[in-house]
Amino acid sequence: MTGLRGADILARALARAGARRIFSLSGNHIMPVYDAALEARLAITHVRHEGAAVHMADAWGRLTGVPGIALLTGGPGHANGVGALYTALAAESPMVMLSGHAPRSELGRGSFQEMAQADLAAPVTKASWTAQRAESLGEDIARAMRIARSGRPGPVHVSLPFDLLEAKVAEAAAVPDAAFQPVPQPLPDAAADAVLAEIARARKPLIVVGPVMASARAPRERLAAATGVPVICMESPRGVNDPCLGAFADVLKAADLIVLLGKQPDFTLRFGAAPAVDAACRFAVIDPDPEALARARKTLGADRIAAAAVADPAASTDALAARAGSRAGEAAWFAEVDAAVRYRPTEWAQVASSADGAVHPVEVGRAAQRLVDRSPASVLVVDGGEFGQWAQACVAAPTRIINGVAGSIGSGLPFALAARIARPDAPVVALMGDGTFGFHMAEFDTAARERLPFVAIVGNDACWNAEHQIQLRAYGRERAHGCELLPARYDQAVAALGGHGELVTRAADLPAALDRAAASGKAACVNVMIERLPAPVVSRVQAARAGAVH
Ligand SMILES: Cc1ncc(C[n+]2csc(CCOP(=O)(O)OP(=O)(O)O)c2C)c(N)n1
Repeated sequence: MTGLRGADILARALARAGARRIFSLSGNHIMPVYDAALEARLAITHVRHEGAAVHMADAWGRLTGVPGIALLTGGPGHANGVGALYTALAAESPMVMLSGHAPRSELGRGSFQEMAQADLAAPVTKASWTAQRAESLGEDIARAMRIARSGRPGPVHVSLPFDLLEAKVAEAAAVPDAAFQPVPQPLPDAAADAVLAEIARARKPLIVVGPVMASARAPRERLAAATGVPVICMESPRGVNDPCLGAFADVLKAADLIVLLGKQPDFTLRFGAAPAVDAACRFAVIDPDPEALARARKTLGADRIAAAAVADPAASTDALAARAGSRAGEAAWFAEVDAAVRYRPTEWAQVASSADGAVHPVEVGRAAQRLVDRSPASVLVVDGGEFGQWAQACVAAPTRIINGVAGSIGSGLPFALAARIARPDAPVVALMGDGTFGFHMAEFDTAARERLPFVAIVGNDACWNAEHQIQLRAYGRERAHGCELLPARYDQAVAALGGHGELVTRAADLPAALDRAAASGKAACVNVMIERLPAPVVSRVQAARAGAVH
């Protein structure tokens, strides 16, 4: 290597920002960065589809707190990655997508893979731009890392014109350490006290947090203990009916104060309107984004907002917990909410699939839970349609990554690989539907190359069942078409790609198959033929009415 190139400045800045690993799919435009990664000691995980690289960077950001880096080539590579940014944006996940880009001197003249890349990524990122100078590529990286982690975290995109990466540069522009760091927005004491005063006045208060707080389990528990107020984390597009929140919808109706801590009163909260939320219920809104706060005011109506502040959810969680001292909340209300969230239909405990029939999703969940419980470090990944809902209702883990509020399926396998790299000693268990599994099945090749063992459990109902169920409900059985799949041997496909495969057609065989998969030391697929059931409805009110769950 002779002299300093733009690509070297970029790679050094990435290393300085704490990015040890890059998730990438190669291409002409970005090969200078691959070359520069050698000196900068950046490891590259080369994937089989750009969308997978973005999902992996997303999972990395969620698990490590350091923005994950996806490096894609220009034009079609960039376009393939953009769709996956949607999931990261909705999950409030800090990550940076770097895309190669046609050289500036050829723009507007039909350059190879020329495209308005920054424009394409803009709606699914917090910020999106094209780098302009080779000397300041370090500043671009610092800015991208800072924005990805500041306020409401999320994805950032930077396009990297090829001529900038190749340009010889005398010296890189100096970038101070602080430029890489998030800009803190603490909750002022007076604002914390105003929210705590509202809590003290309320009889049935709730604190609701969004996806960014999903991994902050201990701070959430501290906040609940200090304030005596139940803290609920919402990160599902099923919103108040998220089956992993049990019968939460039943108690939400009774709340008289909801503290929204970085959580927007969007479709997941039914816009804070009746009947999901009592019309007289008041809100305290803390949000890192002034625009989101203004939107909340409009959605809820200014007269329902008892307190409001611009501040980071994590900092606010700590500030509220510290200033609450140890307030005794309404113990009965706390217990009522806790019981509702823990509630699962009693029939589930008795579910036992017939000896030769397809396996009930509850039994898959039970077996998966045993696998997860073998280590407190286990990472649980859940993705998919109806099976994903069953899995979320039946399986829990201290560390969980789900496809999230985006409601976009397909990220599960990339999430599992990234989790395995981020937490090399943690068992990773991923549950997903058969349709979902197919999106990034080729990443089993990446797992084999990188030696990344994990267990994927496929709930195989030979159907895109979530959509099939919509057809059954809306149009009738005779008009349900186009959503069938084959009962494919995903286990054999995985074995062919260098992984371990197990086919399970009877519930009794599931525990041993999972044992063999976990012990294989390979990326494993346990392909379970399941009953084709609608997603669970976990409501005590509905259960009482119907007398049965399904
Ligand atoms: C990227 C994307 N494409 C399509 C959908 C619509 N969708 C939601 S669930 C689902 C079916 C998923 O099928 P599968 O993974 O087999 O799970 P099942 O519902 O059968 O349990 C589809 C197509 C989506 N949410 N995201």
